[in-house]
Amino acid sequence: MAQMPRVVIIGAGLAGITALHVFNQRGFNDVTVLEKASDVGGVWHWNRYPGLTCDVPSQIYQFGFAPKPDWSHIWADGADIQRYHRDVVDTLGLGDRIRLNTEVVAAQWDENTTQWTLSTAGGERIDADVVVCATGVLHHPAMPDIPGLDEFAGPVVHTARWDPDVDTGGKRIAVIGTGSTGVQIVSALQPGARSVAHYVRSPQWILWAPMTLRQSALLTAALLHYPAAHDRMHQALLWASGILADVTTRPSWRRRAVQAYARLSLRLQVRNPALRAKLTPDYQPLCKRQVVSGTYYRAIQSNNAELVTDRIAEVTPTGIRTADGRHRQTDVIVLATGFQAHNYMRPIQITGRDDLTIDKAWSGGPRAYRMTAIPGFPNLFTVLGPNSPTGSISLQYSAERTAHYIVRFLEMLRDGEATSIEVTEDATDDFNAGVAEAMIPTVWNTGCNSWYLTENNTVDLWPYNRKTLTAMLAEPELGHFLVR
Ligand code: NA7
Repeated sequence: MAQMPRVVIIGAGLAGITALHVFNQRGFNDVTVLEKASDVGGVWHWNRYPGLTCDVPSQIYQFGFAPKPDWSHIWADGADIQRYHRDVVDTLGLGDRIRLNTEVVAAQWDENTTQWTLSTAGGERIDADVVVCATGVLHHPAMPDIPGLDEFAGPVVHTARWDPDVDTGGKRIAVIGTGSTGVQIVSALQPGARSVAHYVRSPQWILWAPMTLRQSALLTAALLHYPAAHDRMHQALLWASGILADVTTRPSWRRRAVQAYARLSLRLQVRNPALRAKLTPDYQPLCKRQVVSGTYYRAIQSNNAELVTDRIAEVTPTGIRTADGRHRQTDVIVLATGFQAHNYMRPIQITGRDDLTIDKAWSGGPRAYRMTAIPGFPNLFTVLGPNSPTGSISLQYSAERTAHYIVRFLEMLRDGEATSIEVTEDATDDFNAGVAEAMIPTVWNTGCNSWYLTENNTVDLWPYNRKTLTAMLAEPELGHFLVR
């Protein structure tokens, strides 16, 4: 090729913004981001439900290349984080590389010209030498298959597509689902509702944390004044969170301590033994994505709140009937039922070499090499793809390391060392065999159902630590790739 590769990134969430910035910084100037939404931010654009808060402290949940010293809260709310993403795009001058309202529906590889042709929903065709899928993990809402749901007379709203026009004040609200989202929205809606019925199929362990704590003015002033200290603090927090992440990947006294804290959080906040029994999960703490809240147990014990653990039998036009026959009148149904977390770039129709489609390649579940390369799909990479550390290490850190790793391939294309680069089946098999083995001692493998599991019951997470992630993404092992 020996010329600047044309790169298309799909998605302008945190992964796409990271890839765009890193490619720019490393001298690649023919990079376009195609984003189907009307704004950047990904998950922080789509999710706007009441009470939305990131349960990772903001001083870690930020780009390493765009430090923000002045968060208002230790755990920022969704609107603040979305503003941050917009600010980063503006401050780094990335906006003119991002095309909003542009949905990619298909991408086709041509082996002869060694290029991709992307098709958009608007009927446009765009050629690219390299495609980077930064399409997110928690994007496609999972809609529950409950009889009668379509016939409900009032509003039914999924938290990930919140409708601000839905009036919840003074209403009888049903919230279905008790992941991080269900717990946050119950806490937020309960004070203004006539009643809240929280339908919980499997209770979650909920770690207590003071999630409404403000960042002190003194800390903000110090971090603003001493950027080097802020950077050191960020590094220290990343390091500390890596240690904490270890509790999930290896059994140790640290894991037992966090699990004991989860049990204590429940015991100290819920005194009624019957309610406590209903709120007690039948699996180990940390097995599912850990829920953190400082308000939920108080909310669910309020006079206008009810925990419903009986199975939902059906939705009627006026309410919800549970398996015990009881019917609860309901004005608004809130679906906090999570996401189809293993779609990744699908439903985009991606067709690689020899007409291999991504659906066929992934018929046994999503599978990639080191989170980023897929056999049969030359010059295509994912950022926060399969096995990304969505349950442990900083996503921003992982995305940045992955983007730098991809740059090595862009350099090979630019310098004429290759026209197409594709990871081998063998290298991908070896990587996945290693992942499967490393997954055995993780807490995710201790017997619970969660969005971490694929339809084949494999855990789609990163079972290693941050050091291993850094090492694996340091420099491509070219023996693992077919370089043409
Ligand atoms: P989650 O964590 O996937 O939680 C979804 C919840 O919805 C969970 O409690 C499910 O119960 C419940 N659910 C799903 N389908 C149904 C049906 N049909 N009936 C009753 N209950 C149902 O999604 P969240 O949005 O809360 O959080 C996703 C991530 O976002 C979170 O982990 C953080 O990383 C941020 P189940 O456990 O399957 O019995």
